[in-house]
Amino acid sequence: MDYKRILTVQDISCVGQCSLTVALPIISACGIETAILPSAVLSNHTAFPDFTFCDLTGEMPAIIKEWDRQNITFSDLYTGYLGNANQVEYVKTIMNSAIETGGHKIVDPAMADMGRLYTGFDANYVEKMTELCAEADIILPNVTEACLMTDSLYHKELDKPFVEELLGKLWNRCGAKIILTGVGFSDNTNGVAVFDGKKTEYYEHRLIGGGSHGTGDVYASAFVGSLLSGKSLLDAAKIAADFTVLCIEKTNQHPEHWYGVMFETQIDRLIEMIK
Ligand code: PXL
Repeated sequence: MDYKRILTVQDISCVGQCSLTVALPIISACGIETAILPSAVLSNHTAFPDFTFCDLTGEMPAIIKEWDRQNITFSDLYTGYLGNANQVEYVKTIMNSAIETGGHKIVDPAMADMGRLYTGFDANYVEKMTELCAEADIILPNVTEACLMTDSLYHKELDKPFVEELLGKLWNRCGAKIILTGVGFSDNTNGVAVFDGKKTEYYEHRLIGGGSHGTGDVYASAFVGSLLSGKSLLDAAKIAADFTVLCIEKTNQHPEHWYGVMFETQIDRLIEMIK
């Protein structure tokens, strides 16, 4: 294939600005054909007081078989929120059968934030997601997810020795390059730590208050779009951080908009940064 066609595996939350309703517009706007494999369909994401949940695990083997039959392959893979731990095996199958040699295998272990697992996930899910991260070449955990995957005690206040120990443990378990999000060292900063297997680089920016639902998905999608547009690991991590800040600023103009990040009007800014 002389062009990129990424496959992204995540849920469809019909309402809530997360997962596929974020990844599809953002990555497509970066000029990259984006194919999807929905892991589940929810009425809205799980941070709402209630939700419907249709697990699509049962469809996965037939879809994978059909792609195989028609020789449908993908240049790269980006996975996020999965419907349940059993889907990890199907994603591993896809990694081996449908992703072209040399393509990126990017895993966002979207399962927790602010020190807590999302509703519906348990220790088995953490274990399976950690196994999936070991098959990836780039992972994008937040600090909570990194702590869960390495049996480390979650810390809200961070310092470099703690972050670098966490990165070292994650590298030992997964052997993937790491974009660790939510790394700020003062009350008014946030940022990312980028570990390429040898060195750690930091990118800090001002912390914007407000809700955090869906920021991980906006960040990961902008990162993927930038990386596949040819940016380096560090530059893609920085662009995604700057874009996410713009989106949160926009969202904060609407205090009643608590459930997601208003990224739509900022996409042109992302494209400018990538150019
Ligand atoms: O953005 C993370 C996410 C994705 N998908 C679903 C969620 C969440 C976070 O709560 O509930 C269904």
